[in-house]
Amino acid sequence: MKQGKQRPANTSIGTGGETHQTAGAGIPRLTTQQGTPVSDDQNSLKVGSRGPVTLEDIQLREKIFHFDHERIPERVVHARGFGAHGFFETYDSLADITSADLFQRARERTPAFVRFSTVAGNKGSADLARDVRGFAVKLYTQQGNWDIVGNNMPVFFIQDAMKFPDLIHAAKAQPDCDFPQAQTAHDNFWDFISLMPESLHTIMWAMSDRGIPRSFRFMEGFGVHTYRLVNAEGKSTFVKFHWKPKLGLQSVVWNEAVKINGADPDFHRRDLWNAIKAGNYPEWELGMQLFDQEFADNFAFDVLDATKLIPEEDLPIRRVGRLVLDRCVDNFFAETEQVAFCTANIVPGVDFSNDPLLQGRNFSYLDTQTSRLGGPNFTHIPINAPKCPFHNFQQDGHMAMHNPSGRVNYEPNSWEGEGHVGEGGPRECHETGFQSFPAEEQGLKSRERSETFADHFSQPRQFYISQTPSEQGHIADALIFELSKVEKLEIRVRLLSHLPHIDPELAARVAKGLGMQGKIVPSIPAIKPRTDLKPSTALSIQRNAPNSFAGRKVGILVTDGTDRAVFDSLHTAIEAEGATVEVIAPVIAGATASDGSRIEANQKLGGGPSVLYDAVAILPSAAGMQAMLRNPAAADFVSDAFAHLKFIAWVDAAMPLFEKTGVSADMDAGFISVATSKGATEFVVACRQLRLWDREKTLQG
Ligand code: HDE
Repeated sequence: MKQGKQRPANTSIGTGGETHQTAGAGIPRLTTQQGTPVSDDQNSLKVGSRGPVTLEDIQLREKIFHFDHERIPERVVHARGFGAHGFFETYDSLADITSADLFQRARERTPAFVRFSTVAGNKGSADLARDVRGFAVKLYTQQGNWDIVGNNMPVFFIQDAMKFPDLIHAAKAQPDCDFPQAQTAHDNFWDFISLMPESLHTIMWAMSDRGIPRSFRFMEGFGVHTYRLVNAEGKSTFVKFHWKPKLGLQSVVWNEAVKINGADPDFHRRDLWNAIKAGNYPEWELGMQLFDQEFADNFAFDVLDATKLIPEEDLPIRRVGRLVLDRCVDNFFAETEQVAFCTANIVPGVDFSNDPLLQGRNFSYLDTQTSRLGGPNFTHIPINAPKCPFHNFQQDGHMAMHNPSGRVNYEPNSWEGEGHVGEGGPRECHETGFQSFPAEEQGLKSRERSETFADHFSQPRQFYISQTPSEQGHIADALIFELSKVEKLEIRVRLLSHLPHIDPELAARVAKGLGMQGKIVPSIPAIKPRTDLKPSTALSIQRNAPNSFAGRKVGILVTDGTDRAVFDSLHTAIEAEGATVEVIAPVIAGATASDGSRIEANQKLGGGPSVLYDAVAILPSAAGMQAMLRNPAAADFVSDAFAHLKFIAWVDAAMPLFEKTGVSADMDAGFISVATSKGATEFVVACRQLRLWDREKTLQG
């Protein structure tokens, strides 16, 4: 039989005449999974160049077989996520409070991996869904892995793990039609919520701006449950964990979120990736609210109830260390997808409370990894393996990578020797091993909800009255938006019936927004809501603005003829503040500035709408403006920036666009002329407010 024609190295393989590289000095050989070198990765093995493909083509079969199995089940919740590596650094020793190894020595650094996520959407859903965000931290301590699997809200929808599958079923897509995707604005969700008033506190958080964060970097994180810290003497202190972002809090507005989802569904992951790649490492401080049994006994609510928080004003937060994310993953699947968090991963010096939600989670996370990662050996995957020595007699199973060596795989045994490779294998350590806190427990075995969990309205009310009027307006608008998507009238009515217990004005406003005035018949609360809880400033984003524009991004719109000096002074002022710039031009090839120099573009007009930026600058030339006026994307750029309360830097040539858009540069303090370098500084200083909240009043007429 005639030998098939072999393709010589470095020849053209496509129709475009591209040069194809082959293995050689410095370029590794392509091999099969078995290590056999591959000579041709372009063509399957055929009988003649136009004949049938042979079953003997082991290379093709291996490649396709492996591809067929690339997907693993996505997480049943928190499917869409994004992770990064970093470290945690302890400020001072906390030995008086906990024996946890990572807190013993000041300035001790512990490697960390963090995965942020949305909850309801599938793996491919958009980043700006209104949703709770996951904030899961894995700390690779010298005494084992400790996972703080938290959220960006300090409370949860339900009080008992028994209701979790129901909550998630109701929130995710309907089982018959498989939509809506990554939305809570639908009947099933609000049906469940309206029947479960315990969820209303978290609903208030989710409907607030916390549900649409601007960046993972600008979010708080919370451990939610009460945990225990235990010191070397065995003394227990209760603790609630907080992560405080160094760059401060920031969210987007709803109309912006909706548009970001179209313009860049990867907005949050791209933001984190770019910040870390640019060396702008995001940082959070770990805060602890520490309290004893006496505080717990006197606190207005049960500290085991995950629908309640402890206001910072009642119990200050002690900042004990910092978390820095300084390395992107090398491979998304290997690290972010395969990372397996588990609330049960704790270390000596940390322990659980009896929060029934936490107790349920301790079962769930271990269990879910088995179906997601395919067996009991997911701890052997590098991202999940401890970075301290670990030895035990667990063996075999799918994909076992660290089977114990030697003859002994049981304990007790009478074989001599020490350590993993010693004949006797590892031994327990009574002194330093994990010991559960010997809490005294008693009670009748029963399925009942503690009466101390019965107040469902006082803290939602406290949250609401702690917000600025603008933030309260956002909560009302979000409720109106979501409930307007609910088709069944009874569900809307039922949900409305709870709102007067949170705030009568909120109830009236939402009813009006739905056109359902006079339809509210207040529900009957299990116990009378309290109205004496004081507002907590810490619960508002706007009241805790960072007064800095660092870490934010400005979109500068340029055309041919843009004044180079104006562009440069603005660029310099923005970067001096620690913010970044993206240039938007009519074409991606960029623009030729007034002095003939090139201005490189990051986005083409239309591909980089203003929703992607924290503030914008409109710096066209007069001629460039004339051409741009014909492009509807230019008008959208301005009108959205205005509607989303952004600061807008401008030069005179921008006027015709303002006119076309129906705005004018003297409308409010958000328009800042940057024709002079003084203007550039003024603009950046103004941007420290992040948004011109006052403009909302103009917009609302
Ligand atoms: Fe989760 N949750 N959860 N959860 N959760 C999961 O574990 C579960 C809860 C949280 O980036 C799952 O590995 C139950 C509260 C985060 O990989 C699963 C209950 C909080 C992540 C699971 C809760 C969270 C998860 C799905 C009620 C905030 C993503 C995939 C008893 C304190 C972790 C997985 C990551 C993931 C169960 C409630 C946070 C099924 C049963 C409360 C951040 O095990």
